[in-house]
Amino acid sequence: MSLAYVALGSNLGDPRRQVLDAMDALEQLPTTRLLQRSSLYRTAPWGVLEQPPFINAVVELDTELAPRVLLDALLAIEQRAGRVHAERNGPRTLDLDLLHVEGVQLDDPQLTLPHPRMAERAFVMLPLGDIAPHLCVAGNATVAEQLAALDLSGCERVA
Ligand code: PH2
Ligand code: MG
Ligand code: MG
Repeated sequence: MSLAYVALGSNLGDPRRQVLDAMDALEQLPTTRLLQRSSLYRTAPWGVLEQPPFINAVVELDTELAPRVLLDALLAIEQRAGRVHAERNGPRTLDLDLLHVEGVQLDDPQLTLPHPRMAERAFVMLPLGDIAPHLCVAGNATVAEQLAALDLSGCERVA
C-alpha cells in the first residue's frame, strides 16, 4: 500500500457537489482507502483569470493501485463527471491531479511525480497543508514551510 495525494478542482456546474462526489468516487476505487480529506476552499482562478472561482481540495489515499493505473482511474472519474475541458488552465467541471505517491518519482509524458508545479500553487498547497503539513514533496521543505512563502489571499475556506 502507498499513500497518494490527489488534488480536486472544479469551477463549472455545481463545483462543491462535483468535488464532494469525486471524493466519494475515490473512496470506491478498488484496493483503495480514503484516509483524509481537506477542507474545501474557494480559490481565485490562476492561469486564466477570466473564469469563475474554483472549489479546491486534496485527499490522501492509501492504495495498492500503481501510479499509472491510479491516473487512469482519475481520468475515468473526470469523464463520468461529464468533464468539459476546452482550454489549458481554463474552466472545468472536474479536475483530478495526482500530486504525489509515497516513494515514487516518475517522469514520463503522461505523468510526472511529484507534480512539478504544485509547490507554487496556493490552491493546491493550502488544502494539502490541512492533511499533510509535514510532507516533503519538493526539495527538503515541508508543505507547511512552503505554504509560508505563498500568497494565500485568493483562497477562502468554505467547509
Ligand atoms: N486549475 C487549473 C487552472 N487554474 N485555478 C484555481 N484556483 N484552481 C484550480 O484548480 C485551477 C486553477 C488547471 O487545472
Ligand atoms: Mg489541474
Ligand atoms: Mg488535470
